[in-house]
Amino acid sequence: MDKYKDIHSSVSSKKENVNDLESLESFRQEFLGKKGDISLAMKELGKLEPDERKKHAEELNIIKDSVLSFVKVKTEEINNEILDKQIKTESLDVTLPVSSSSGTIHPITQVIDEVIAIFADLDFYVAEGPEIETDYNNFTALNTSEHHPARQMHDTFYVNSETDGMQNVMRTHTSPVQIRSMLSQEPPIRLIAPGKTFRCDNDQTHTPMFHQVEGLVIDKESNMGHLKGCLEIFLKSFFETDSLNMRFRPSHFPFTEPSAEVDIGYKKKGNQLIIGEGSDWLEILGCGMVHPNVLRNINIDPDVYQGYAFGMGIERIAMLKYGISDLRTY
Ligand code: 2U9
Repeated sequence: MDKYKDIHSSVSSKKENVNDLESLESFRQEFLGKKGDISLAMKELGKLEPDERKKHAEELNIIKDSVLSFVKVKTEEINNEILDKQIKTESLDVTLPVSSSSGTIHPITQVIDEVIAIFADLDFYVAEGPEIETDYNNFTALNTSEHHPARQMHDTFYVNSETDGMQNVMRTHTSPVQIRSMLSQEPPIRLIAPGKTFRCDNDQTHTPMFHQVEGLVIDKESNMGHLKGCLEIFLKSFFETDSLNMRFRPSHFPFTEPSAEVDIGYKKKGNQLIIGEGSDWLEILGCGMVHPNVLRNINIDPDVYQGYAFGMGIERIAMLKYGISDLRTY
């Protein structure tokens, strides 16, 4: 290695000065760069006789390999040091309290709370139930027999399990909560059931999970007049207006008879919807008198008891009240 003694000792001494990625790159360039000592010596090999060339090439390659392996080991060492330092200085303490300016109540939660507060003033209590329900509670008990078209219309998510021999589904509405309540409690009943519901639907205006609030009143005298009065008080209070035009359009649901869809009057002002004014109509909810078959299914005598029910989509009323065009951004 006599011929390359200078290069060899220069490599050994300059290794000592390498302490970061920048000085490591300078070191590499100094020996292996285009004009580096080793690269230039390699070029010179061509001028030598074959025997000499072989001998010197072997010597030079030993030095070159030692430079390459140093660069490799040192790169890893420096990168590990950088990472260690980052882990120590950039660590996140997840136990720290959040800053008070971040975090707000989600509009859906806010609207559910508002709806509960309004109905609480009208003497309704909140009932809850499981999101995975039996096919019986979700459909059959609600006068929706096995081949009823509403089963297809609801685009049900079927769950790969059974309860007491009954197929399980993700509930397609909160109505099974009312079935459970009626089975566990004697009338009079006056409840609302807010919660998550699921349908196999996903496009610009539908999501597979959405929220509903349904209401149910069962006693001996409630009629369509009471239903209308109750909904009018609720809608005026929710949309914070004293003047609200409402219209009831005949409709059909398997669990109510007669059934109606309710529209409210509105007008457009620029991009804004003004609810309570104007001559255009917006569909807002569905309702009706509980079908006698539903009462029979849960052993309530329809000749003694009757009642009304209603249901609405929380996302829809939240978007209308707060002018939200896409809830997915929240
Ligand atoms: C029982 C008896 C009757 C609940 C009702 C509606 C009408 C209705 C839809 C509104 C928009 C659901 O979110 S939506 O797609 N709901 O129109 N729901 S009556 O009737 C019941 C419920 C339970 C025992």
